[in-house]
Amino acid sequence: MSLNKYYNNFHENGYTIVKKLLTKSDALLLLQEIETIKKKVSVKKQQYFHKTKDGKFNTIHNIQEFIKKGKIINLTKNKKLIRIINRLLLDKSYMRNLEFFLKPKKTGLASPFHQDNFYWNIIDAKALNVWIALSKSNKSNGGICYLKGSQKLGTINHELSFMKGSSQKIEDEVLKKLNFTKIFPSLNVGDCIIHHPNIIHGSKKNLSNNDRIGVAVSYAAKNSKTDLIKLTRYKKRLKENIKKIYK
Ligand SMILES: O=C(O)CCC(=O)C(=O)O
Repeated sequence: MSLNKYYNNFHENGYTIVKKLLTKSDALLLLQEIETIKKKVSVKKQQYFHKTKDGKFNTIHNIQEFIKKGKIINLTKNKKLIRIINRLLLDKSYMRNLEFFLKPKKTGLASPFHQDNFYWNIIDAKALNVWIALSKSNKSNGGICYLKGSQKLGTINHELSFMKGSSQKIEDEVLKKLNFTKIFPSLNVGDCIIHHPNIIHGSKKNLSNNDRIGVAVSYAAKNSKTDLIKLTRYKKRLKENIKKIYK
């Protein structure tokens, strides 16, 4: 697909899909590295990971704070990916955050409908999120659902979710009134989806027989600025959410 097509999809629909960013063998090596990272994160504070009821890792957060090199870090610098990202942002970019969504079969937890920029607070939403599939991801294994075009609403209000891994959510009453088409992209191993920080998205529990594994890397435009007052407010709310969940 041409850079223009990626650009138009991203700004019109709120997301664009990049097929075959990675080969299946690249993905396999990344999965092996994730196993090592799981061991490292186990001894860290609660804010870095959440587990399912049966003790499996569901999400791992802020990985860039404790992993500085390796295949996952190299992936965040993938040349093809950076070229597309810089075109979408009309600027150079930097990686701001790295997370894993590991959603194990049968017990993987849901992520409530939210906008990433309610968490990030980047002025004018000059940022994006890349969700790279290391397993198949689709509706049947709780794949992400997007409200197509909802990024055009700008960043709207959220409330505490009291859920693990996505601490803020859009109120059910507000969601009910929205009238956007729901899209469940189907990704193969190695494909990725790049989404706008204001698109409303979420995922259901993974009750299927197949794990749903993704690496989510967020990037901001080099010249972007963060609203520090809103970011501080978010961090307080995140702590409140964690306190409530693990009390
Ligand atoms: O993979 C999921 O279940 C949720 C991912 C998500 O919310 C994100 O990448 O922003």
